[in-house]
Amino acid sequence: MKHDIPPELVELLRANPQSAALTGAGVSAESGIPTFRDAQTGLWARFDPLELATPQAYERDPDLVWRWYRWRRELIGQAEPNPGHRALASLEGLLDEFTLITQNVDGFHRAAGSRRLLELHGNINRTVCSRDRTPMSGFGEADSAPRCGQCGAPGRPDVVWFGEALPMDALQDAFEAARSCELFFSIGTSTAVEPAASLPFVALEAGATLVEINPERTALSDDAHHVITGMAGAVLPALVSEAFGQRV
Ligand code: BV8
Repeated sequence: MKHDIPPELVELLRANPQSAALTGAGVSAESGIPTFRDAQTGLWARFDPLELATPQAYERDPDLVWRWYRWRRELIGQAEPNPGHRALASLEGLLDEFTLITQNVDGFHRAAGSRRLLELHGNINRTVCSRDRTPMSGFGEADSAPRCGQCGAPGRPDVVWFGEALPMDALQDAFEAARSCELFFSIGTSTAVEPAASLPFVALEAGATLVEINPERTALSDDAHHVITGMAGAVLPALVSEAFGQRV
């Protein structure tokens, strides 16, 4: 399906603007990873991610939360980055200044080649001690959270739960990128989770051209200069191909 990439956007991209992009779970949907708003499948269908991705859930039942993350890591381990991830990695090489800010914890942007990457919500493939965040190697595919070798506390995924602070450096760099860019993409996110959801609005207020790529409308759609309705895995390669003649 051909995607109508606005000609003004193609022209703007060719002018090599300082750019940034915020991605959400929708960018990994075409890799087969359920988004937060999709109903979870199988055993996890009856759990609400907004409930499970919290320190309270982990306090209450660390092994249940551990098993949920093990299930998600297995999904990710059986999947791979899709053309949307690869197109964003290409953009990093085609533009002088392109900062990729992601809410996703699956590691697919790095796996696709993105290096100027800010992981606001951590990375599910890393395990840390729940007491002092000491990195722990391996996940222990067992049914219960592995224990920290230093202090015996249970391990946890190195992700940011609801109610937890985001990594300060990544967050500051993300707001700096949003404030200083001329072109900001919001891709595959429902723009519902703060403080990440504020980034597109900060870019808009700073005078950037705002582009949203999503099959559905979101809280951002009315404010975006361009809303490209479609799947990231199709729209992003079309964008890179139209603007730079490069296939991903
Ligand atoms: C904080 C890691 C302060 C874990 C995640 C009221 C009460 C309580 C709290 C709050 C409140 N109001 C605001 C808050 C704060 C809260 C928040 O925003 N809550 C929301 C629910 C209201 N935020 C926090 O708690 C943050 N921390 O504020 O701390 C603080 C400060 C100092 C000291 C202490 C504390 C922490 C937020 C981070 C939470 N962790 N993930 C894990 O993954 O397990 S968030 C998680 O959900 C994801 O990372 C992601 O960010 C979010 C889901 O959003 P999306 O990525 O947008 O995904 P979603 O499913 O929603 O949408 C998918 C979109 O893709 C859709 O639009 C769909 O149309 C589109 N799509 C589908 N297919 C495609 C597609 N698009 C393109 N192509 C496709 N093929």
